[in-house]
Amino acid sequence: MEAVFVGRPNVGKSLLLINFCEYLGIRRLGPVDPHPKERMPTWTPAEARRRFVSAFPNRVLEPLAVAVSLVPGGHSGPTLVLRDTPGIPTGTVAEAAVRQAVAAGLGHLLGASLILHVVDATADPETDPQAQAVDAALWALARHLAPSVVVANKAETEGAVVAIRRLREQLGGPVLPVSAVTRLGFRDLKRWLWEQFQAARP
Ligand SMILES: Nc1nc2c(ncn2[C@@H]2O[C@H](COP(=O)(O)OP(=O)(O)OP(=O)(O)O)[C@@H](O)[C@H]2O)c(=O)[nH]1
Ligand SMILES: [Mg+2]
Repeated sequence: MEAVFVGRPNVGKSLLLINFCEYLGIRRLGPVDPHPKERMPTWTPAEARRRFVSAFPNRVLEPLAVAVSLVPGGHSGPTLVLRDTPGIPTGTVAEAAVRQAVAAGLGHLLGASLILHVVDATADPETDPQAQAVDAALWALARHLAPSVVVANKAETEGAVVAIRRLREQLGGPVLPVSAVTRLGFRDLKRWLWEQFQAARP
């Protein structure tokens, strides 16, 4: 099963995925194929943060995917793949490589068992109606594809409480406030994944 992290650029998908894996006790983040044809690189959480997190949008076009066990205290048992995707931009992107990477990310969204729609709780939707439109469309799609939750990241920042209340009203779906930086809400995120994982497992 795959839980796919989707959202607009710079909302914190990659930092959230890496820090959540670290919270789960994972020491090396790397390929999800247990028997890769060639030797694939793996990274410590600190190395992954340097490689995959950036204040500049769509810097990384081959995002991370990590197999995790949600079983309490265990690295055994059935695993769930947490998969990052490139941010979905507003407007046309000139670089073909970015367009292809975004398209590949949307492919993973279509095949997802669970969807984490990450949004930036600090962004004021009034100032960027295009971004708001992309988020609304993405949420409308996600909720019809697979069990989905809106993850309001950067929730440790000032003003996030008001933004999260507005999101709940607008989207009419579950909203989990989290902070990839302070790890606020990670327990709730783990619980949500565990419950959905249990419910959806064949
Ligand atoms: N204050 C705050 N900043 C955060 C948080 N999460 C991520 N950031 C910052 O937001 C910026 C973007 O983080 P990324 O994880 O690279 O964002 P992304 O959504 O993966 O971006 P793309 O890969 O471009 O789609 C970085 O400067 C992070 O340090 C958070 O919870 N709080
Ligand atoms: Mg990223």
